[in-house]
Amino acid sequence: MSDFEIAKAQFEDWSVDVEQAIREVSKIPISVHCWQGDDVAGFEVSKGLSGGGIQATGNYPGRARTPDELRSDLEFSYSNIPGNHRLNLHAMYLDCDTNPDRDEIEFSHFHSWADWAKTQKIGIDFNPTFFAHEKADDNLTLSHPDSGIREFWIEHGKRTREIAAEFGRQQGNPCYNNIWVPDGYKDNPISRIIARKRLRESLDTILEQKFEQTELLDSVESKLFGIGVEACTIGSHEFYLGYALENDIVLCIDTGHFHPSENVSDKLSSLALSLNNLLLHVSRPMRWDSDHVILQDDNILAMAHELVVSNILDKTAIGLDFFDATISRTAAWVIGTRNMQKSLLRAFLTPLNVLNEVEEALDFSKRLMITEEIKDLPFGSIWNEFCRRNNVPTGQRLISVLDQYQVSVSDR
Ligand code: RNT
Ligand code: ZN
Repeated sequence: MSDFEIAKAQFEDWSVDVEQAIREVSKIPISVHCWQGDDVAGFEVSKGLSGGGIQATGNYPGRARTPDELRSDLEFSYSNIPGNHRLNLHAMYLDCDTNPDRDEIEFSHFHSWADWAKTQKIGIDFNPTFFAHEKADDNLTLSHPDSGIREFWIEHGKRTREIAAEFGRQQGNPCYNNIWVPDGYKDNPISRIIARKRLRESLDTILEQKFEQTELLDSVESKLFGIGVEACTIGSHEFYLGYALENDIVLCIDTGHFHPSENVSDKLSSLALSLNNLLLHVSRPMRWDSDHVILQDDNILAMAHELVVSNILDKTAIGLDFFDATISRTAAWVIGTRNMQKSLLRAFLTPLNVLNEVEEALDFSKRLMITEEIKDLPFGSIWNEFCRRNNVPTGQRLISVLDQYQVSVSDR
């Protein structure tokens, strides 16, 4: 018997259907964020402006400097991740020679991405870029007191929806267009509601045009605080939860955007009861929204468990959001995405029927015995088989493949 067959038999002893678990995890696309590939720099001519309270630290060799380099790095990374996935593209990653400003972008500037996505058989998700721009230097965009600045960003937002809808039409499935703005104040504002009213009005204007939900799904992402906006974030969780409910749009939950002691996975079942759609930015905050590569840690395992147990995967799109510039960027993508998948596979391999039964019977001792015993089941052999069936390496072979690629890009 192979390792896999032995492992499978052990899971079956707990009434877990291993083949079903593998099938389930194969069906889940992860939206891989383009910005891990170049430290959130983008391809505009006046790039290099940071801002918005987000920060990539490190200077590891091999950063993608052009769309072509980013695409080859992505191709390499996808080839080491089992299954079919998506690309989450930011507007600052346009591919053209004309250097349009943010309020001038159109689909033609992203044509190469759409063509490439077709050859790779992947779907694209999109994001307006409301940071790293001189008109965002005050850390105020859609809520700026100056109507001219607001209009500039409103136009950007509208254009990204059109671009996203075109991606959606071409790929035959909805493109999520996720709005995150850095807006906030470093020190205590007198009025929070004035800025929040302005943000709301700007969003209303951006969202005026109607698109088919089969092409475009609008989402909004809240935040707790950012560097430089410690006192007040205009787009807080309460702001966007209310806004998403009121407008029947998607809420994006970034796991780094809550207080460090909050249990983000606990929010999902509650949100799913009232919202039709959720988008996740799975990240790993360390002391703050530091965007470390996600590990198979308790938070991610709990997140995957919630998605599976609450049966909300069909209304939840999973995207990643981390950027570490101190390690190989392609390794970061591969490790992080595989960790998301591993956590989902672990969740599908949980004997839920048995656990639900003992929980409903209030037999908490047995529940604890089972959850602890099943931690010792040979998960690795199931994961390896999943990778083998998808033709992607594991273990030391994976490490050498990642190393070799990093060497090939390190003189960039
Ligand atoms: C910032 C948000 C946002 C960005 C990306 C680049 O705190 O998480 O999602 O990370 O849009
Ligand atoms: Zn995010």
